[in-house]
Amino acid sequence: MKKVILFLLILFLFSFGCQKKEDVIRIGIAGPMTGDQAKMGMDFKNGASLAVEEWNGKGGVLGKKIEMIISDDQHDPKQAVSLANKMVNDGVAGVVGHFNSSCSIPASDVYNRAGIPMITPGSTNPQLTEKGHRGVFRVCGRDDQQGRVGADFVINYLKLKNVAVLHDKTTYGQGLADEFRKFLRSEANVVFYGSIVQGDKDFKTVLTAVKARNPQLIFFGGIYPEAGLLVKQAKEIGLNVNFMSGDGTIDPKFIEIAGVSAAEGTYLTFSPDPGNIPSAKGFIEKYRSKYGETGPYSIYAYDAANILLAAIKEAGSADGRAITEKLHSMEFSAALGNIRFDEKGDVTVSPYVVWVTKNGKFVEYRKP
Ligand code: ABU
Repeated sequence: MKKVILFLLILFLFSFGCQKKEDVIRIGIAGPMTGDQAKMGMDFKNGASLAVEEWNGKGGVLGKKIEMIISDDQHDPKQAVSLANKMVNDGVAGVVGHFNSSCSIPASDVYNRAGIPMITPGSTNPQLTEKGHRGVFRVCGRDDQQGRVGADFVINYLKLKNVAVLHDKTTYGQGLADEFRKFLRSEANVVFYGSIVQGDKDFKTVLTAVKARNPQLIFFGGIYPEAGLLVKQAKEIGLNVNFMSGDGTIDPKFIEIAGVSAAEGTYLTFSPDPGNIPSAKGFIEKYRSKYGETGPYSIYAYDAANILLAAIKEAGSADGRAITEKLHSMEFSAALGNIRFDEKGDVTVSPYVVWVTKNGKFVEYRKP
């Protein structure tokens, strides 16, 4: 008798578990939620959470509540792949993530095999959408676009001739540095090309070698923790030259690490200020009242989540392949403006501009 009761209890719990699984639509939110790049991961989490709360406030999607599976990849590619497999097993309908191209690219193979779409808010390495995975999308631009904008600015506006190029050996950092170098063409000389190791804290040896080559500007492909230290330590060794980096550096943490004075005048490539986009106003107000100041990629995560949920709604199903086709065919009215994806999964419009740090803030660069 006891065995029968136990069997019935297990059966009940099992069927309750299955039932519960079908009662919600799950989406994955992936990025570095802890560690030195956690600021970007938390911006993703907060931006996507705001979108999900809005949808759930209106009843969810397909008549079901939306549940987020927050996955902390710690910007480690192995961890990203392991979490991608876990999210697939947990039955996510799609993923908003990852942040680092070095995580998004291997994780995209997992999602592709499972037929689940991913939309990255911030992975900019071109390879991600060059692999031919039908379900891979990004709402941000690409490093071949921002590398060109950075190089054009150095050549045509700053009119510099001697440049040092550093990167952090990551897919993103080295990729962006190489795009920048490629677009300098023969208009400027790369007097130093080298790398640092992500996570290191003392860059004075490499900066001393850079200084010996007498560059007029250092371009760095990498993320804000190392960029902040590079700028700070360059000043400490008397290397007072222009510094330029990309979208991985444009976070207030960069200025905090470098210090306001050392960070002053740093050039960065990123998309235009959402503060000037009328459709972004509502998002910025809501985000500020709930989480404080927006980060560079908060709005991208918000839009990526909204786009994924709109595609699920339009597909009328949580089937990944049906959602993917909707992502390819729809135009989305997003906080950043109207968004469409091309055949590769890149946004059809992606304008990069140059920003500069001024009095401890980032401002879009305006030619005087
Ligand atoms: N795009 C900024 C850094 C994230 C990445 O692409 O690796």
